[in-house]
Amino acid sequence: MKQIIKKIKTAKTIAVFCHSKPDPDALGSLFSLTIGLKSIGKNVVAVLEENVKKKYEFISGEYQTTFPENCDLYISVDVAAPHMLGKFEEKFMALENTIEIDHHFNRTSSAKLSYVEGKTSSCSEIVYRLLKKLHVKIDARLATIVYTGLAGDTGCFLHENTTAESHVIASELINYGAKIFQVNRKLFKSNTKDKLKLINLALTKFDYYKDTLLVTISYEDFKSIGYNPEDGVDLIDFVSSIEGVNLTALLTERKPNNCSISFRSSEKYDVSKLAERFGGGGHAGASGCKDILANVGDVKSRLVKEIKSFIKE
Ligand SMILES: [Mn+2]
Repeated sequence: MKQIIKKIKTAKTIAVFCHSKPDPDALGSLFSLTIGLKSIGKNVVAVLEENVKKKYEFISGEYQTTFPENCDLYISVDVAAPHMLGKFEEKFMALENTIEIDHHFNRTSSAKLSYVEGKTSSCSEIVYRLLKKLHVKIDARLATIVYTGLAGDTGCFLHENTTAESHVIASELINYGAKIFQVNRKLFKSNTKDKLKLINLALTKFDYYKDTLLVTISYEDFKSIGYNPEDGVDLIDFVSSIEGVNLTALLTERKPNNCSISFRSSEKYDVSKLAERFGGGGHAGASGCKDILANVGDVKSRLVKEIKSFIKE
């Protein structure tokens, strides 16, 4: 971390990037770092591929959607592989003055200097410690942004990546005035009418194989309820909460003949191995794969076969 602090201290103009289709941790890391560095006199710009989604606007600071040229330093946060930089990949990769700050365990570097903590629950947590080392004053707004990232990646402190340290930091953030009630309500307690329609549909698409559950939603299914799968399909936590089920797979056809699968498991199975069979990856308890270019029926038959052989192993 010392090297990174040195680079930040000597840079006057800094650009910060996060991964495309940003989640709360990506946005939390991005905006806490940019707002924090601005407060100590740096000329900083946050860079995003697209505008921040409405539901995350509450933690958004200023940002731009074009690549800023001629900065002294370029930093990526929560980016585990070059392709995750999206449309900025090529330009970012071509630069020499790049740093990455990340917490993913399995990753491919995309910067010249890396600071990675594979065991830390969220990237926002790392950024928070970095800001403290840079003597940034943490106010209520900054604390709320960091907390959002922390709560997001730990699933409100429910996932296995939650550590004593994440609780200690959460406690500090609360003391700084983080609005945890509002954040948790926004992240975990708010459902749209569309989501309800989707849950209703998913409930009719269950198949069980021993202690595993498969939920399949085809493109036609999405269309039948007027749901645009491009808006995101965050159903996996809902369908993977069933007692007696040790492995859950959610198969969705987001575009015609383009499928994604999300896996969740209890300690019994390492679903990263299963995801690898479909060209994906992830963690033992949570993994996934996307862009499986085949008809949903074909993918489902293959998936059923793979699940059956996987649970026998
Ligand atoms: Mn993250």
